[in-house]
Amino acid sequence: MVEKEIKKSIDSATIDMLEKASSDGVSTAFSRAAAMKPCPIGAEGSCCSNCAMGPCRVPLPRGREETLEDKQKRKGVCGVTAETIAARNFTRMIAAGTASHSDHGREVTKMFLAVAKGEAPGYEIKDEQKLLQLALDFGIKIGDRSNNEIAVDIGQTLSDEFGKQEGELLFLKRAPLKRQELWRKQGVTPRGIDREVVEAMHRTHMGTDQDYHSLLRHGVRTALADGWGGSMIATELQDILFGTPSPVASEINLGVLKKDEVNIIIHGHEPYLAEIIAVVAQDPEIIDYAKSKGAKGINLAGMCCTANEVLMRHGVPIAGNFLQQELAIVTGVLEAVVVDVQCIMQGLADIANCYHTKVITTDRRAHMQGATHMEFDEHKGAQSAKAILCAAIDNFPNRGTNVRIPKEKTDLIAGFSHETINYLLGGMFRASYRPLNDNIINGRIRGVAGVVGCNNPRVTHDMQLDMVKELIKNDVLVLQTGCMAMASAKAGLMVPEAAAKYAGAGLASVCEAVGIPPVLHVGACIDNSRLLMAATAMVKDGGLGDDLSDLPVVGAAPEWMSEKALAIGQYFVASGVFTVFGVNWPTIGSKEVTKYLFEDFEEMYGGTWAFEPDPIKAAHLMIAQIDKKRKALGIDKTRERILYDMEMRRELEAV
Ligand code: BF8
Repeated sequence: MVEKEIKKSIDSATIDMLEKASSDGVSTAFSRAAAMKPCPIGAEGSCCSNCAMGPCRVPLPRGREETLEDKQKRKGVCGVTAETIAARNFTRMIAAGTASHSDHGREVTKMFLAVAKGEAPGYEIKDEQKLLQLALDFGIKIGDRSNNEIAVDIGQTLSDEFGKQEGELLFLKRAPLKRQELWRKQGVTPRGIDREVVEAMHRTHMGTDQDYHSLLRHGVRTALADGWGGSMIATELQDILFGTPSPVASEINLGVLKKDEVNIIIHGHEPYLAEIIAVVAQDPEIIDYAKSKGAKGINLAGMCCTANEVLMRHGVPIAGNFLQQELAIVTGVLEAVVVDVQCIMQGLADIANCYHTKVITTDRRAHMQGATHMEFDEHKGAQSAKAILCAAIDNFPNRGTNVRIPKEKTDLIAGFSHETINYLLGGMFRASYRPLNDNIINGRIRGVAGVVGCNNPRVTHDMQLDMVKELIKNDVLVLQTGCMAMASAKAGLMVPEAAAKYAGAGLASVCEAVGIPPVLHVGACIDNSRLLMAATAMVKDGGLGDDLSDLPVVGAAPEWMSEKALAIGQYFVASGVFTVFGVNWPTIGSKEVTKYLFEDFEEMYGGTWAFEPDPIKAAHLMIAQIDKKRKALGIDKTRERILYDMEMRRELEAV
């Protein structure tokens, strides 16, 4: 059977650079994905490589239903069942995702303590209000103490969350009481962040936990330690250190690169270095140095989640999302790609060899063969930033003539933190989610969807756009993070004018009244914790039930690829949110495990997983779920009335 070739991307800048890569004879993630089909047994979660008696492969029979006999035969050398294998793999992926977000959280905490103790010159506490709020939440004395003294206590309290052995994570108290009780009843309340990750690795070791129910229960506990632990700590402390985001205008796509300037991309996830690079790049001395090398200036742009961080706080433009990282080098105008941690393709080093680009690794935990390592030292932040900028500038004269910058770049507004949404809706002096709740209750807004996650070359790049457009057309307000936020921004959905063009009449009327886009950029992937806070604020404001699972709120990761996405999805589900993933589903090799996640979890957590690779069909699963919640809340009738309102119909016809 000839497999249908998938369209590579819906983004014309990406297509343009793929054509250039092909004529330049360089390989990219797209061409490598086409050349190497995914292993079907691994993809369905039916391969166990957790000991040296294997790897054991226990695939589902192909082309026919599994029989009882098949099921009995589907065992590894130790007798492990296909169910245990699928659940173990799934839990390990969650543990890796949680570890990544949480190690980021730990690093921020270390940085925060260094700043508070005056050991990190160049950084300071920017959001005093948030600092004091956290002190109040934790019962830390404020009195006449300085911000730095208070910050030392907050930093220490949060640092202890990682190694805590007993008790409950502190931020869990932010969740609605009913949710906290449910977690206790299900035995999934996380104790310490590191403890849950270590226990996940232990349970999934050969011969430990061999019941998929308890393995997956621990997967839930581990994921909650991410969303309400490591990720939330990272978001909160970054906000205090670098400022809580507020709306900021910028541009996105490869067209932000400039022909006559030194182009530097900051890429990865942890923003400490990028924060200071954004400042030092404006130093007249550095700009003069760039001019001395023949450039007109320095052009800083971001990639992946480090991009989201510096976009939200400095308006630094974004060059692209995950699958565009190699393509930025293919333009031939990139002097340096400066990387920290996570989602950095090793292919960058190879591709940089074909052009003049320098790949500069900066984090002690993330080295790459073929790259230049210039380690960031937070105690000498400005010096680190200056040295890296100078290395990029020195590379400008090496630029060749094989250059092409795609013309595409799009305006966007970013910076919709949970606090900003609060202010925008309710005003500075009566900040509240009340207007959002009211508009959900009266049916103008049908519900809220968090559409998050990655790109994946196994599906069409940025195809999630169909999902997002379908949702807003049906009056669902969309909140986005990570690479999905970038896909919508590139397509022009993150400007206020998009409401009239793409949103249903109800959603458009609210967006126009408040002056917001119908699709809100909420931040980086760790900022999915902001979505938890926004949903909690909706519950606390009243009228939409008394638990997160009562809300007409749904989640999706239509192009996911990373283990972090799976951890996020699992903490959404365990927080009561229906969450649909695209691409593939990693437990499909076990019907029992998949049923447990897709059906039984609904009973247990009030939220469940789903898998649907078609973005439009997935959008309708989400809308159906929203309507189900509206019905349970008794607000389905208000929406029906809205639908038959004549004025609304006229508005719809005018669009
Ligand atoms: O953390 S969305 S590809 S960049 S994993 Fe990575 Fe996925 Fe992008 Fe940000 Ni999140």
